[in-house]
Amino acid sequence: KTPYVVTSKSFAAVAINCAAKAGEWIKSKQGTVKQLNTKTSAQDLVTEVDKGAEMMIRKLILTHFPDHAILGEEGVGPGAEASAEALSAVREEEYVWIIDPVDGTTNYVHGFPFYSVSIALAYQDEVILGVIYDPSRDELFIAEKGKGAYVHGNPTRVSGELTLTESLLATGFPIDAEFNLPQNMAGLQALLPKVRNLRAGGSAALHMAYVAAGRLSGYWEIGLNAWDVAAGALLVEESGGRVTDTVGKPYDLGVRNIVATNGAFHQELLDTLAEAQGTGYRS
Ligand code: 2AM
Ligand code: CA
Ligand code: CA
Ligand code: CA
Repeated sequence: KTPYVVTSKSFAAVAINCAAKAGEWIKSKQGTVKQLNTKTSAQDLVTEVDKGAEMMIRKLILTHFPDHAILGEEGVGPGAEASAEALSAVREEEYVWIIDPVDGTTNYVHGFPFYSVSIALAYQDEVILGVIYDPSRDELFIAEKGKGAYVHGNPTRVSGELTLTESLLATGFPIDAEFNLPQNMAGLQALLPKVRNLRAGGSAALHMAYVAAGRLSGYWEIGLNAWDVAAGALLVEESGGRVTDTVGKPYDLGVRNIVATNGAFHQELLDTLAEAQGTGYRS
């Protein structure tokens, strides 16, 4: 691998600018959504705000880096197959920006203040920058590969719980046409009795940021896409945590079933999910 040339500071500056501008705009539009469209199912929502925010971010990125590739949720057709194709089309590119303009659209539509803008930059298929912005709390999380992670300038650190029993976990249920209810129920049933408690906030990116900041001990969710977790994965890793898929494979852009923890009880969580196999759970 050759080292990248443009200083990462300018990448970070552009990413922060994009997330802050888009986030402010999204927040200003809250409660005004006129047209609610559906994608893969009646529960899979998209609004003009999702599309507008993605356009805004794309334009800003291309102004600064016209030859970079962009993978944005709203530029991809519905369904797992289209997602996989869109990802493989850009994985060979040197620089790829990975955008989720509104992570937590259902929350956004309902006025539940837990949604975010997620922007990651991959260099030679590896995430080197991640920014997650929460407009409701004006919190900006940023991580740069090898340089740590921060929330508004303060270093983030994963939590200290040593066991699953002490952990506050989060999960989520991305409901689309391929939604696997038995798999989700089996995972829940296996983990719920073993943890301190469980949350399902509805934004994968913010859950990851909260693991990085030590506000959650861990998080798992199946059926996600690169734009949901790319920025968050770097945040967790740069905060001392561990990120794999549900069978323990280290994180890469193709991981759809994500497990992110403080590291201490990661294996315990994976083992519990593995035990749930056969009760409907598949990895
Ligand atoms: P979104 O709001 O950007 O769509 C919640 O469980 C997480 O799953 C959120 O990050 C959400 O991202 C994502 N999600 C929600 N519905 C989904 C669907 N139908 N397909 C894939 N991901 C979805
Ligand atoms: Ca969506
Ligand atoms: Ca998302
Ligand atoms: Ca989204």
